[in-house]
Formats: sequence, C-alpha cells, structure tokens
Amino acid sequence: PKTIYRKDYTPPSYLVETVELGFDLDPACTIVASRVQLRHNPDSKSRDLVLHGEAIELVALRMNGRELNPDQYIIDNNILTIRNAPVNVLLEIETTCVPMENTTLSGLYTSGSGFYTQCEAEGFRRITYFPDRPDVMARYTVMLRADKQQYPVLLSNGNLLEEGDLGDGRHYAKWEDPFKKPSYLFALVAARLVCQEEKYKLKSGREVLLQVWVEEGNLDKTDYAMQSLKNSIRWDEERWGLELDLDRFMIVAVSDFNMGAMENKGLNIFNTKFVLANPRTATDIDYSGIEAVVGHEYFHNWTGNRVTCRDWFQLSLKEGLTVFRDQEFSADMIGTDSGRAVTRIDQVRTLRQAQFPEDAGPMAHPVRPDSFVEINNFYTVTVYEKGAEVVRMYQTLLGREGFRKGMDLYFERHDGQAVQCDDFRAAMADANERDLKQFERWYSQAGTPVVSVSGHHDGARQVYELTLRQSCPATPGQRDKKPFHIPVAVGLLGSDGKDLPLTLGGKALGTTAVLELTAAEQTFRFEGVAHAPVPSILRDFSAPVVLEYPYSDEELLHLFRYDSDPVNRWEAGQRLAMQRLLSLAQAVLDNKPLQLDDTYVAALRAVLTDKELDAAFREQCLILPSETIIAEQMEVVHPQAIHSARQFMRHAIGTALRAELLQVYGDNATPGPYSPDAISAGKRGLKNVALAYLLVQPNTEAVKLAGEQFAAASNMTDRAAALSSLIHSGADAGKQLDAFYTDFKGEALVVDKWFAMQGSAPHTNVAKVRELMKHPAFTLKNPNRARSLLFSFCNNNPSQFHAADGSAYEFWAEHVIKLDALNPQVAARLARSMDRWRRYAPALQIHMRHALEKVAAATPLSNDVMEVVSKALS
Ligand code: B3K
Ligand code: ZN
Repeated sequence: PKTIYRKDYTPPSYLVETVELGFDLDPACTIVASRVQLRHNPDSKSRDLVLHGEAIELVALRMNGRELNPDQYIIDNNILTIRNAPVNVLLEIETTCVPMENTTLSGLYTSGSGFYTQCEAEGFRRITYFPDRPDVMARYTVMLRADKQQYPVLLSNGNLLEEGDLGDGRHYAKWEDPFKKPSYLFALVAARLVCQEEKYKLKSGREVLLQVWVEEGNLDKTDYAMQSLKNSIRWDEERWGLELDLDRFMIVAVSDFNMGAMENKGLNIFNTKFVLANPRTATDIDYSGIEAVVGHEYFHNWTGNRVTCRDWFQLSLKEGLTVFRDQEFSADMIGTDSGRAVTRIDQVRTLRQAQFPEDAGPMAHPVRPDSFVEINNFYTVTVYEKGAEVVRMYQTLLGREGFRKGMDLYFERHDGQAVQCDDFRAAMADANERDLKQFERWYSQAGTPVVSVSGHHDGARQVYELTLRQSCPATPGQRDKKPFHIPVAVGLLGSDGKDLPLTLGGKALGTTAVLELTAAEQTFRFEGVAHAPVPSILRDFSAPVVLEYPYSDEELLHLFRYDSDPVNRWEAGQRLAMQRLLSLAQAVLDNKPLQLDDTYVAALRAVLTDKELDAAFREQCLILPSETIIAEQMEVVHPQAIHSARQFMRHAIGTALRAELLQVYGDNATPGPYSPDAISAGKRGLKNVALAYLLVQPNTEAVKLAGEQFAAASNMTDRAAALSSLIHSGADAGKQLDAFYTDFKGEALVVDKWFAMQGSAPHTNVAKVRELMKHPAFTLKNPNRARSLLFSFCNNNPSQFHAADGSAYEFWAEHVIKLDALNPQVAARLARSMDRWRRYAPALQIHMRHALEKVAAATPLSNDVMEVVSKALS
C-alpha cells in the first residue's frame, strides 16, 4: 500500500466546468454515461489528464467526439491517464457497475430495495471515471432512469428539472445542481420511499421545500428530524447569518450506511439511526443524536460545501468546524447555562474516552495529518472532536464577536473555493488583527499536551502566583514538540467558595481570566489576593489538554461543592473518584481489602440531593470515569482489576446512598406524554442512573423496581434503561429480554439496542457473543447490526474482551478478517479496538500481538485494515 503525503500536493492538471451524468439503474448492471467538459488548469504544468476509477467497467471513452483506442490512454492502479490532452476537452465516458454486489457501501449500492450512494471520500470513482478530488468543483446535471414500480422515487442534488415516463415501465427524473461542488458531494437515491414534507419560510421571506424521506411504515418517526432541520436552518441564520441557498432540501434515511450521515448538496443521506425516532422506539440519547447530526449535516452546507477542502489532509477544516457548530447548536437549543455545561461535559468525556487514547496510540495524527494510506481511516475523533476543540479555542481567545468576525471574513474570502486549514486561521487572525502563527501547532503537532500547574501564595504581598508548564509526549514520527498556544481559563475560589475578583498586571478581569500560555513555562501573578485561594483551572475545559495540579482532597471537595464553573465542578468530582478508583484497582491487584471513604460518599450525597441543581448535572456528577478512561491513567492496564474496582465503588455508593437514591428515583418520574426536552431527559437520566446504582448487584428490591419500570415504561428511554440495569447487574433478565425482542423485532434500530446491551454487559463472555451471532436477526452485512454486537463487545466490555486466555482477541481477529471481505471501512474501525495493546499486562500483550499478526497476515487484506494493524504492530 502506498502512503500519500500532504507535502506532495499538486494542483489538478484539468478543471471541470460541467458534468452531465446519465444513469440507467439496474441492481445487476447499472450503466453510467458521463459527459464532462474540462479545461486545462493554468496553475498546472502537466497536460496529462488524470481520472480515477475503481471497481467499474469501462465500456467506451470519447474525447472531443472521437473514440479513444486503448493505446491512447493508460489505465494503471485505478488511474486512467490521457497524456498530452488538448486545452479544452469534452469527455464522453460509458461505464458499468454492479450495485447489488457492492457491500463496501461506498459508491453506488443497493440497500433493501433501493439505490443509494456514498461518495465521500473517494466513492465517486466507483461510479464513473472522474478527477475525484475535492479541489475539482463543477456544475452537475443528472438524468436518472429506473423501473417505475420498484423505484418510484428518483432523487439527486439540487433542483428537479423534469420527470416523466419512458414507456417501457421505466421512468426518469432530471436534476440540476446550480452550485459548483466537488464530486464527493454527489448523491442519488432511487427507491420506494415516502416523505414528510413542509414548506418553510426563511428569514428573508423566501420559501423552501423540506423533505424527510423514509421507507413506508416509518412515517411515524420523522417528526423530530424535521423539527431539528427547521431549528438548524433558523439557528444558522440567527447565529451566523448563513441562509439556505437551495429551494429544496432533502434528508433520506437508509438502513445500510457506514457512518452517521452525509452532507451531499441538498440531498443529505442519513443512517436511519439519526433520523427515525418516536417515543416507543428511541431514547433521549437517540433524540439528541438526531438533533446533532441533522444540524451537523445541514451546517456543512456552508462549512464544507460552499467552502470545501483543497485536499483530504484539510478534512478538519470542514469537520472540526462543523462539529463545533453542531455542538454550539445543541447547547443553544437547551438554552440554559447549566444545560450548556452538561453538553460540554459530554464533549470532555468523548475526548477522554476516545480522542486522548487515539492521540497517545499508534494511529496518533495531527488534526491536519501529514500522510495517510487510506483516507477513510482519518475520519477520526482527532479530526472531528479535537478539530472542534481547536475551533472552540479561537472563540475562547477572540471572544464570540471576534470569532464571528473571523467567520464572516472566511466566507467573504473563500465562498466557492477549496481551501486549507491555514486559510481559516488566517481569516481569524486578520479579522481580529491578531498574530495566530503559533496557533498553527494545533494543526501540525499530534499528541495531547500536558499542562502542569503549581500555585504559590505570598500573604505579605497579597499575590497569588500560578506557574504553568507545558509539554507534549512524542507521537509516531514526531519526537520533539514545540509549545502550543493554549488558552487556560482560570478562576480563584475563596474559602467561602465564592469567586475572587481577578486582577493581573493592574487590570481587573472579572472572575474568570483566560491566560494565554505560549511558552514552555510561564508565571501569572494575581494581585490583591489576601488568603490562599483554591484555583479552578481550565474552566469550561478551555483547551484539549491534560491538566496536572497537585490538588489535595480538601481542595477538590471545595471545588466539587462550590465551583461556579459547572464543568470544573464536575471535574473535581471526577478527580476525587479517579484517585479512589486507582487505589482500589491497586488494592485488587495486591489482594488487599477494598474500602470507600465516607468523605467521598458524603460529597456525592450532597450533590445527589441538591435540588437547586439540574437533574442532568447531578446525573453527570454521579457517573464514574469509565473503565477505558481509568485504563488510560494506569502504567500497566489490568482490565479485570479496573472492572472490579469500579464495580466495588459503584456498589459501595449504591449501598451507602440507598435511601437518597430511592428518593431521587421517586422524585424524578416524568409522568404524562413523553417529551425529549432537556429537563425531562435530565430527570430520566438521573432516575435511571439512580436505578443502576441500586442494581449494581442483583437484589430483590431493585430487581423488582427495574422489572416494574420495564413493564410499565411508556417510552424507550425508561424501558431500555431498566432492561440494561437488569442485564448489567447479572440478574436473570431472560423473560424481559425475550419480551423486548418480541415486541420490537420489527424495529431494526431497537433490535440493535437489544444486541448492544448484551454485548456490553460484563457477564457476556466471548462464548455468549458467538451464540448471539447465531441469532436469526444477526448479520455482519448491516453495519449498524455488526456494530451493535461486535463493537459493543470489543470496545465497551473491557473485562471480557481482555479475558486472560486471549479468546476474545482471537474472536476479534476472526471478525476483522470476515468483515474486511465485505466492508473494509467497517472492518478497519473494528481493527482499532487493539490500538492500545502495548499498555496491557504482558501476558495479555502476547495474545494481542498474535491476534494482530493474524490479521496482518490475512490475504487478501484491504489497505484500510492493513494500515491500522501495521501501525499498531510497528
Ligand atoms: N462527511 C461525512 C463523513 C464521510 C465519511 C467517509 N468515510 C459525514 C460528516 O462528517 O458529516
Ligand atoms: Zn461532518
């Protein structure tokens, strides 16, 4: 496999003006006729016309009206080259492909009884020969022809120009996209679908048509997606002054899909998981996922589509920015400060659970990678979530207004262009007349920076000094790191728990100051501080770093009780818990008795019972760091010890706070019709986390409570939570599992939950997973189903996945290989489960290495999986 480097970028030799595509859709053989008008790019020295093509048959190729013989072009390694082409070229290309055999779900494929496409990153070349790179932007016209009975709905990007019958039982539809776009944003859908539609008035007064297309029978699950779409349109107008540029905007749900959704121009294609919801089938988390993803894809229309990426190394230009935008959207939809904080806490959790480990492992890469083998492996938490943190830091440094100015300038300069991360940074800097040169390191250096802080109080001079030191661990290919430009938001708490007014260099800064750490070490002197304060550092998680500060238990308890910054208040609780979890895990290893101190329990009790606090925030405070996050804190990882420690602690909390948990459980019922709003969802979340604490181990009272909740639940959130608590406790839940399956076997997304709950339950060992795979509803071919069982076992059930005999690693290897034959992108995701193998106890490492080597030796093996396992082994 070939490595592609960012430094090797060259501009395209030819630019495309217009593309006319004709499709004769047939699952067994689709004919694609393409007429492409190209012109030599004056920025390129080469006159070689380069087209990509993969897994397609070339039937005919004409240039400027003349048929080309096979000796007039070269096809090598999926690249078709016409040497020394004229300045103006009209290409007419005819190709065929086989959608029904396309299990990769990239390019044109069938799902159920319909046709769908996925072109990002390099799927368009699986449809026709084309310069399939994002810096080639063109206008598209698309003619679709298909059997009318089987495929009554024919959709593509932009506006519908005409449709009609062809006489032979087939019909056609002609679409035109008025906007230039890169090929990765092309889409078509031909299927038997129905839609919920609505006319929507933009602020300008223009009316647009909104549609959500689903399979018949799912029309009772489209309301929330439609509502989220309308909210997204409104929010983009209000917060950023960005208007929908098309007269029609469509969302299509498909059940076979590699990821969450895709922002094709005017025709977003979604995994059903992020469209379909009603109270009976979807949980609160599903609802908020729908809101976020509908928003995310819609926001791409400006950040990604109107302004796109020059090359795939710039992926975070659109993804980091668009994740930031969807995060802000979700936060604004809740509207309260504490609601915002809860969304922020969730983001911090994701970073620690997935991004920090990625940044510390064999696949570590900068937000803007320098090289890749397979670009699909770089749709990562680093590019997306760390990328969003990088965007957020601009806003923290420049303020909301300054950030908005930068955004405005970015669109003013680059609308209609394919640009680089540097262009975004330049817009931010220029609009604010700020030097953001050093900030570039957030794009070029991988790894999670560590900020170590020490405090010193000088009572006589009434000065409080904070000294900040930064460093960043080595990552593959990057040994030495230069200092980052890090915004560190800081507050100081007095002994009464109140924020002190902050003064730095004679300047009053309110109660939270954003310190700009740019050197390896810097000291900041706060004036007028009479008594030693407790510092609240990295408020609102102002930078994606690891913060080290030698907090005492007393200081953490103080912050956990009083910090006015809810994220740091939660963080103090997490630190208190982590210290205990790590000592407990050590005690397990040393065969020492386990104990949990009353101080911690009392602090938790105070938060749990504080009715001034939102239920959602209390819920967050109750959730202990995950086994994965704990593992990242250990020199040598012992998954079973971690599991035992965490279970012990949860059990101890559940026992000590039994009365309060029962009280909270009762107080947070949500009677009446279901609503996914944040207040109601927060109550259900708190109630269900209380139930889980009461049911760490099976006991008559809690089993009864969960059984009753399961039977009486009027919504999926409560029903799934009850069932999950039962299964996770190890109680006999056979009856409920059967009932759940029987009730929902017609709802694929609910069956996914049924598998996922079992896959992640600590009593589910690899033998049980193998047995579940024999269930008639299981299939590896559907990515959601494969993820529901395999990924939840391999990623969310560490104590079983890391079974001492290595049997689960063998299972992993076997299924990475099996999946790879069907769908390399999904297989490569599963391959990532082994990223951190070098940190495990030596006995486990031996088994892990074997499993990795087994995968690496398999033939054939996709570049996707090869890249992941070879980096893991190297
Ligand atoms: N842009 C797509 C992701 C495409 C993934 C290709 N392997 C979805 C999104 O980020 O909105
Ligand atoms: Zn995206």
